[in-house]
Amino acid sequence: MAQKTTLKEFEAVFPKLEEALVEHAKSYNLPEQALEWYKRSLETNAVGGKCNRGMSVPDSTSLLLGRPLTEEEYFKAATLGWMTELLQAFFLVSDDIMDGSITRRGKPCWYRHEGVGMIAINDAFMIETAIYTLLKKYFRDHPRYIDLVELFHEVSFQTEIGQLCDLITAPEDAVNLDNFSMEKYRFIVIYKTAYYSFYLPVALALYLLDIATPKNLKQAEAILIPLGEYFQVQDDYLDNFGLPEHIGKIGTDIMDNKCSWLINQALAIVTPEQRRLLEENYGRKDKEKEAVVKKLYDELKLEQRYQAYEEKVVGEIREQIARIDESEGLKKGVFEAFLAKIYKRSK
Ligand code: DMA
Ligand code: MG
Ligand code: MG
Ligand code: MG
Repeated sequence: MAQKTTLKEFEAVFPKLEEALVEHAKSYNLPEQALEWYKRSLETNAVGGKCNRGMSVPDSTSLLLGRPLTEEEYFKAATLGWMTELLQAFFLVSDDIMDGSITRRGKPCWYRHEGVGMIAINDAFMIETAIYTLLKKYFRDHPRYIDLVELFHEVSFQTEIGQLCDLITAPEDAVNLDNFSMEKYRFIVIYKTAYYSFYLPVALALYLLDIATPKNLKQAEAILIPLGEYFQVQDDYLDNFGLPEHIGKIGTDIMDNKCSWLINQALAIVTPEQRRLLEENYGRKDKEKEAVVKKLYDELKLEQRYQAYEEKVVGEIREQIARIDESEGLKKGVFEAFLAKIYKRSK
């Protein structure tokens, strides 16, 4: 039987990794003040989240093996898990600057911390390179080392093209609702979210066990990308309908002119007058205009529309999981675990 990791167990691995990163920095005689800055950035940005992505690496590894992990196996799997958390931290620090966000995980965004500001850009880069420092230290002798390196590079690129499209589809002060479409939406969310959040952890587990094949990677991708798409629809829904106390962040999508799931759904059903209202109030850095859009979202019953979407898509994903051919090394439980973690989530 597989064994599920706890946040406590997973977080207990971090200090050792942080120590390795600090040692690496020390080898360049990095001044004490900079060393302390690096530590504070790592601790603030990589730790303190739900760690769903990170913990899914040891969980998937254990499910694929069908037994609990030994201490050494757990350490390796959790280390890969922490690399997904570092990748996420790198993206979140930069995403919050680009989206002009206020809070993250219930605290001010890193760039809004006293004395940080745009130094956060370099901090994001240093969080990214930490991944490769750890990969080299702990996986240099692994038979799939280069596959692991290439996977992180490719998934980073995929996330970056997603972020690029997310940002250029949401120009500031140039609202054009004709720019949005569900087709563009799907491209954005598949790349900006699904690859790094869902495909990456499972691909890491397959490489770690050295059982990854082009075939099982493709099979995993075919399920994990729709799961990731559903996850980002939830994120967009929660941006407006979620409680900041639950989600740890204040929604910005309406003011940021984002090609969000909600605006696309609204555009499909609005009357010409309602569309005019959106044209005049969407994508403006103005609380009152934002409130007009929020009110319209309520009138359009987008909450119910979302719930209907959720039931439909979860049904489809469940069917897809049921059809998985386990003879290629995959286990249905890996995908069921992801779905169970996000179904009807409120944070
Ligand atoms: C998330 O997009 C994508 C990445 C790569 C961080 P988002 O801006 O909707 O995320 P959040 O709502 O967490 O700011
Ligand atoms: Mg954001
Ligand atoms: Mg964003
Ligand atoms: Mg969001």
